[in-house]
Amino acid sequence: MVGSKGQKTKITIFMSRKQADDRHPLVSIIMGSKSDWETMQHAAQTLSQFGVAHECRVLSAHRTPQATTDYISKAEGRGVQVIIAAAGGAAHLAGVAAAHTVLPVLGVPMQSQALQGLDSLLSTVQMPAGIPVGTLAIGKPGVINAALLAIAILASTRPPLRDKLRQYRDEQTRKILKETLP
Ligand code: AIR
Repeated sequence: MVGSKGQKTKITIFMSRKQADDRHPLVSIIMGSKSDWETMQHAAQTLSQFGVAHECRVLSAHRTPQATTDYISKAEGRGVQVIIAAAGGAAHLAGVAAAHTVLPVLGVPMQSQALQGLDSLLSTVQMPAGIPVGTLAIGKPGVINAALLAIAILASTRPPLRDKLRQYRDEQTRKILKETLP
Protein backbone atom coordinates (compact mmCIF):
# COMPACT_ATOMS: atom_id res chain seq x y z
CA MET A 1 0.00 0.00 0.00
CA VAL A 2 1.28 3.53 -0.76
CA GLY A 3 0.82 6.05 2.10
CA SER A 4 -0.17 9.74 1.76
CA LYS A 5 3.48 10.82 1.54
CA GLY A 6 4.17 8.24 -1.14
CA GLN A 7 6.05 5.84 1.16
CA LYS A 8 5.21 2.14 1.12
CA THR A 9 3.36 0.94 4.22
CA LYS A 10 3.38 -2.71 5.18
CA ILE A 11 0.03 -3.92 6.51
CA THR A 12 0.10 -6.85 8.86
CA ILE A 13 -3.23 -8.53 9.49
CA PHE A 14 -3.45 -10.41 12.75
CA MET A 15 -6.02 -13.17 12.71
CA SER A 16 -7.64 -14.23 15.96
CA ARG A 17 -7.60 -17.95 16.84
CA LYS A 18 -11.36 -18.02 16.15
CA GLN A 19 -10.99 -16.40 12.71
CA ALA A 20 -8.21 -18.82 11.84
CA ASP A 21 -10.27 -21.78 13.14
CA ASP A 22 -13.26 -20.71 11.04
CA ARG A 23 -11.14 -20.69 7.89
CA HIS A 24 -9.97 -24.27 7.68
CA PRO A 25 -11.14 -27.67 8.93
CA LEU A 26 -9.66 -28.57 12.31
CA VAL A 27 -10.98 -32.11 12.26
CA SER A 28 -10.84 -34.49 9.35
CA ILE A 29 -13.38 -37.33 9.31
CA ILE A 30 -12.44 -40.14 6.96
CA MET A 31 -14.27 -43.41 6.38
CA GLY A 32 -13.59 -46.52 4.36
CA SER A 33 -16.83 -46.48 2.39
CA LYS A 34 -19.86 -44.35 1.71
CA SER A 35 -21.80 -47.14 3.43
CA ASP A 36 -20.21 -45.91 6.71
CA TRP A 37 -21.74 -42.44 6.36
CA GLU A 38 -25.07 -43.31 7.95
CA THR A 39 -23.17 -43.94 11.20
CA MET A 40 -20.39 -41.40 10.66
CA GLN A 41 -22.76 -38.50 10.06
CA HIS A 42 -23.18 -38.37 13.86
CA ALA A 43 -19.54 -37.28 14.19
CA ALA A 44 -20.11 -34.46 11.71
CA GLN A 45 -23.33 -33.45 13.50
CA THR A 46 -21.61 -33.40 16.90
CA LEU A 47 -18.75 -31.25 15.59
CA SER A 48 -21.25 -28.88 13.94
CA GLN A 49 -23.15 -28.63 17.23
CA PHE A 50 -19.93 -27.31 18.82
CA GLY A 51 -19.13 -25.07 15.84
CA VAL A 52 -15.94 -27.00 15.00
CA ALA A 53 -14.93 -26.76 11.33
CA HIS A 54 -14.44 -30.20 9.81
CA GLU A 55 -14.31 -32.03 6.52
CA CYS A 56 -15.51 -35.52 5.57
CA ARG A 57 -13.98 -37.83 2.96
CA VAL A 58 -14.36 -41.42 1.81
CA LEU A 59 -10.88 -42.95 1.66
CA SER A 60 -10.01 -46.62 1.90
CA ALA A 61 -6.74 -48.10 3.14
CA HIS A 62 -7.28 -50.95 0.66
CA ARG A 63 -9.25 -49.52 -2.26
CA THR A 64 -7.55 -46.11 -2.49
CA PRO A 65 -4.19 -46.65 -0.71
CA GLN A 66 -2.25 -43.95 -2.54
CA ALA A 67 -4.96 -41.29 -2.22
CA THR A 68 -5.27 -42.13 1.49
CA THR A 69 -1.58 -41.68 2.23
CA ASP A 70 -1.41 -38.49 0.12
CA TYR A 71 -4.39 -36.99 1.94
CA ILE A 72 -3.10 -37.89 5.42
CA SER A 73 0.44 -36.70 4.70
CA LYS A 74 -0.88 -33.25 3.76
CA ALA A 75 -3.47 -32.91 6.55
CA GLU A 76 -1.21 -31.26 9.15
CA GLY A 77 0.04 -28.70 6.62
CA ARG A 78 -3.55 -27.74 5.87
CA GLY A 79 -4.24 -26.99 9.54
CA VAL A 80 -6.07 -30.19 10.47
CA GLN A 81 -5.43 -30.99 14.16
CA VAL A 82 -7.31 -34.24 14.77
CA ILE A 83 -8.22 -37.11 12.45
CA ILE A 84 -11.20 -39.39 13.00
CA ALA A 85 -10.89 -42.55 10.92
CA ALA A 86 -13.62 -45.19 10.65
CA ALA A 87 -13.74 -48.47 8.82
CA GLY A 88 -15.39 -51.87 9.08
CA GLY A 89 -14.22 -55.45 8.70
CA ALA A 90 -10.46 -55.57 8.07
CA ALA A 91 -10.38 -52.00 9.34
CA HIS A 92 -6.89 -50.66 8.68
CA LEU A 93 -7.74 -47.05 7.86
CA ALA A 94 -7.01 -45.55 11.28
CA GLY A 95 -3.73 -47.45 11.56
CA VAL A 96 -2.58 -46.43 8.10
CA ALA A 97 -3.57 -42.84 8.84
CA ALA A 98 -1.60 -42.90 12.11
CA ALA A 99 1.42 -44.26 10.24
CA HIS A 100 1.50 -41.16 8.02
CA THR A 101 1.01 -38.35 10.53
CA VAL A 102 1.82 -37.34 14.09
CA LEU A 103 -1.62 -35.76 14.50
CA PRO A 104 -3.85 -37.58 17.00
CA VAL A 105 -5.84 -40.28 15.18
CA LEU A 106 -9.11 -41.50 16.69
CA GLY A 107 -10.26 -44.82 15.27
CA VAL A 108 -13.90 -45.89 15.15
CA PRO A 109 -14.71 -49.53 14.38
CA MET A 110 -17.80 -49.78 12.17
CA GLN A 111 -20.39 -52.45 12.86
CA SER A 112 -19.79 -55.20 10.29
CA GLN A 113 -22.36 -57.68 9.05
CA ALA A 114 -20.29 -60.83 9.47
CA LEU A 115 -18.94 -60.22 12.99
CA GLN A 116 -20.96 -57.25 14.31
CA GLY A 117 -17.87 -55.06 14.43
CA LEU A 118 -15.63 -57.29 16.53
CA ASP A 119 -13.38 -57.69 13.47
CA SER A 120 -13.32 -53.88 13.00
CA LEU A 121 -12.59 -53.33 16.71
CA LEU A 122 -9.63 -55.71 16.81
CA SER A 123 -8.20 -54.44 13.50
CA THR A 124 -8.36 -50.85 14.78
CA VAL A 125 -7.33 -51.27 18.39
CA GLN A 126 -4.43 -53.73 18.14
CA MET A 127 -1.75 -51.31 16.98
CA PRO A 128 1.93 -52.09 17.48
CA ALA A 129 3.72 -49.93 20.07
CA GLY A 130 4.97 -46.72 18.53
CA ILE A 131 2.00 -45.85 16.29
CA PRO A 132 -0.99 -45.01 18.50
CA VAL A 133 -4.64 -45.02 17.47
CA GLY A 134 -7.10 -43.90 20.13
CA THR A 135 -9.84 -46.44 19.54
CA LEU A 136 -13.45 -45.78 20.50
CA ALA A 137 -16.46 -48.09 20.84
CA ILE A 138 -18.07 -49.90 17.91
CA GLY A 139 -20.65 -47.95 15.90
CA LYS A 140 -22.69 -44.87 16.83
CA PRO A 141 -21.58 -44.48 20.49
CA GLY A 142 -17.95 -44.58 19.35
CA VAL A 143 -18.65 -42.13 16.55
CA ILE A 144 -20.18 -39.55 18.89
CA ASN A 145 -17.44 -40.06 21.47
CA ALA A 146 -14.74 -39.69 18.81
CA ALA A 147 -16.17 -36.28 17.96
CA LEU A 148 -16.40 -35.33 21.66
CA LEU A 149 -12.82 -36.47 22.23
CA ALA A 150 -11.64 -34.47 19.22
CA ILE A 151 -13.40 -31.46 20.72
CA ALA A 152 -11.76 -32.10 24.10
CA ILE A 153 -8.33 -32.22 22.42
CA LEU A 154 -8.99 -28.92 20.64
CA ALA A 155 -10.48 -27.45 23.83
CA SER A 156 -7.19 -27.80 25.71
CA THR A 157 -6.03 -24.60 23.97
CA ARG A 158 -9.47 -23.04 23.33
CA PRO A 159 -11.25 -21.97 26.55
CA PRO A 160 -14.58 -21.10 24.82
CA LEU A 161 -14.74 -24.64 23.42
CA ARG A 162 -14.00 -26.03 26.88
CA ASP A 163 -16.92 -23.99 28.26
CA LYS A 164 -19.19 -25.49 25.59
CA LEU A 165 -18.07 -28.98 26.58
CA ARG A 166 -18.90 -28.25 30.22
CA GLN A 167 -22.34 -26.96 29.17
CA TYR A 168 -22.92 -30.11 27.13
CA ARG A 169 -22.11 -32.29 30.15
CA ASP A 170 -24.29 -30.17 32.44
CA GLU A 171 -27.26 -30.43 30.07
CA GLN A 172 -26.74 -34.18 29.81
CA THR A 173 -26.70 -34.50 33.60
CA ARG A 174 -29.83 -32.35 33.97
CA LYS A 175 -31.63 -34.44 31.35
CA ILE A 176 -30.81 -37.74 33.05
CA LEU A 177 -31.78 -36.48 36.50
CA LYS A 178 -35.16 -35.34 35.15
CA GLU A 179 -36.00 -38.85 33.82
CA THR A 180 -39.08 -40.46 35.29
CA LEU A 181 -39.98 -44.12 35.12
CA PRO A 182 -43.48 -45.50 34.44
N1 AIR B 1 -13.49 -50.96 4.12
C1 AIR B 1 -13.35 -50.29 2.98
N2 AIR B 1 -12.06 -50.37 2.60
C2 AIR B 1 -11.39 -51.05 3.50
C3 AIR B 1 -12.30 -51.45 4.48
N3 AIR B 1 -12.02 -52.15 5.58
C4 AIR B 1 -14.70 -51.14 4.91
C5 AIR B 1 -15.62 -49.95 4.96
C6 AIR B 1 -16.98 -50.56 5.26
C7 AIR B 1 -16.83 -52.00 4.83
O1 AIR B 1 -15.49 -52.17 4.38
O2 AIR B 1 -15.17 -49.04 5.94
O3 AIR B 1 -17.28 -50.51 6.66
C8 AIR B 1 -17.78 -52.39 3.71
O4 AIR B 1 -17.62 -51.49 2.64
P1 AIR B 1 -18.61 -51.52 1.37
O5 AIR B 1 -18.13 -50.38 0.47
O6 AIR B 1 -18.47 -52.84 0.74
O7 AIR B 1 -19.99 -51.23 1.91
